[in-house]
Amino acid sequence: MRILVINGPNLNLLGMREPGIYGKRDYAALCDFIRECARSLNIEVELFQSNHEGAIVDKIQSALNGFDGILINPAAYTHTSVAILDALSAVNLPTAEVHLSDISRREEFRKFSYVSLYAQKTICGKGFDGYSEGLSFLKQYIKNA
Ligand code: CA2
Repeated sequence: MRILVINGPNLNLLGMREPGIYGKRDYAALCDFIRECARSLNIEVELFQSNHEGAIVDKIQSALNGFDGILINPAAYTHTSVAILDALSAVNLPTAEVHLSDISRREEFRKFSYVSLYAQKTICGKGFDGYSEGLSFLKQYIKNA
C-alpha cells in the first residue's frame, strides 16, 4: 500500500515560529515521524511539501500513477483552494485531511475547509499524532474498500 503525504505552504517553517500553536519540532522531525509511523503500519509513503498551489495540484494529479491514498495538510490552502478540492475529487483516491492545530477553535476564517468537502476523514488539533491517525485510517479504509 502506497500513500502520498502532502504538506502545504509554510509547514517547512515548523519549529521556527509559533511553537505555541504548531509545536517545537521542525519539518524534518515531522517527516521522520511520518516515515516511522508508515514503517510500523507496513505501508509505503512519499512525502511532498510545497508552498505553491499549482505544484500541489500537479502532485495530486500524479497520484493516479501508483498511489492508493492521499494524506494531506493543505495548510492555508485548506480555507481557500477550490483547485485543490477539484484535484482531489478528480483523482478520486481515498483521502484524509490533517491539521496540527484545531482549526475549529481558531479564527473564523480557519473554520471552513474546502478539502473537507471531499476528504473521507478530517483530523484536527492532535499535532504530529494526527498524521499517524490519518495513516491508520487510510490503511483500514483502503483495506475495506
Ligand atoms: O493546523 C494546521 O495544520 C494548519 O493547516 C496549519 C496552517 C494554517 O494556515 C491552517 O489554518 C491550519 C499554517 C501552517 C504554517 O505553519 C507555520 C509553522 C511555523 C511558523 C509559521 C507557520
